[in-house]
Amino acid sequence: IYTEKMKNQLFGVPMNLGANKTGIEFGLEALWDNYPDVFDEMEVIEIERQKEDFSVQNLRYKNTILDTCERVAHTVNLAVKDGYRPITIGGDHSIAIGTIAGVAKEKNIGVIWMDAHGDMNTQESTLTGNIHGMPLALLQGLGDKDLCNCFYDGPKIKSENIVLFGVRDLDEQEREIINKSGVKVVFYDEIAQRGIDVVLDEVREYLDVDNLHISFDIDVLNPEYAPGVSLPVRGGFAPDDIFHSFKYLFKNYTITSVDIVEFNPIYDKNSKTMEFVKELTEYVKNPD
Ligand code: B3U
Ligand code: MN
Ligand code: MN
Repeated sequence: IYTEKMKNQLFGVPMNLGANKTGIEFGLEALWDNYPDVFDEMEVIEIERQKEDFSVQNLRYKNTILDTCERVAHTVNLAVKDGYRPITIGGDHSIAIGTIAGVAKEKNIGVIWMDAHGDMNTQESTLTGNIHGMPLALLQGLGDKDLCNCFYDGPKIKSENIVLFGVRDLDEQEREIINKSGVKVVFYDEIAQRGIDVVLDEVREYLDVDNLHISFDIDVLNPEYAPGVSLPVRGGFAPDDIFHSFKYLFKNYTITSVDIVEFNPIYDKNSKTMEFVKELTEYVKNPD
C-alpha cells in the first residue's frame, strides 16, 4: 500500500539564553555552512532581545525566552495545521516550551524527552536559574505562570503522557518534583542493564497515545560521541542506540514533531557532534 509521507518543515532557533552559555547560538550556522543540502531550507526564528529584570536570578532571561517561545509556538502551530511535521533545531532546550505548545494546541500528543537531565526544575527548586532546566515542568503547568501560559493558558501535556528517557543527572529537589508529578522516568543505567529493546517495548506499552513528540537533547549521548554540548554528563548512549530508538518510535507512533537541541560547536571535537546532528536530522527528514 502507498502511504503518503508526512512533509517536514525545518526550523532553527539560535537561542542560548536558557542555558546562559556561549556557543549554542553558533550551532545552526555551523550546520548550515557544513551541510547546506541538509539544512538549506531551514527557517530561522530569530531572537529579539527584550528588557530583562536582572534582579531576578532564578528565571534568567525570562522575557526574551518567553517572547521567542511565543513566536516559535505560533510558527510551529501553523506548520502543524498545514499538515507538516515540524523539526526544530536548537538552540537550548528552553525552545521546547514553544515547539510543544505549538503542536499541543492542535493534537493530543505524548512526549518522549530524551535527556541526561530531567529539565523539571521550577523557579523555586533551580540551583542555576537557567530556564533550559525547567521546560518539562513548565509544559505540565509547574513553575512560572507567564512561561506556563506560553501561547495559550494552561498545561500543554498531561504528566501521564510523558516519558523521560536516558536520565543520569537530577538535582535533589528536581527529583522530588518529578516523583510527585507522575512522569515516567527511565534512567540510563536501567536501559544499559536491561537492554534497550525491552525498555522501548515497555515505553510503548506505557505511552498509550497515537501522536508522539520527540524532544531530543544531544547530551543524552555519551560525551565520548557527542562532546559538543554545554553540560556533558558521564555515561549515556552511543549514536547507534539513538538511531535504533528513533526507528522504533517512528515505527510505533505517528511522530508529529521533533526537537534536536543543545548542540554547542565550541566544545565539539573533530566535528563528531555536528556530524551526529546532521545524521539524525537526515533520518528524521526521511525515516524508513
Ligand atoms: N539541572 C540543572 C542542569 C541542567 C539542566 N538541563 C541542562 N542542564 N542541560 C539545571 O540547571 O537546572
Ligand atoms: Mn534538556
Ligand atoms: Mn540535558
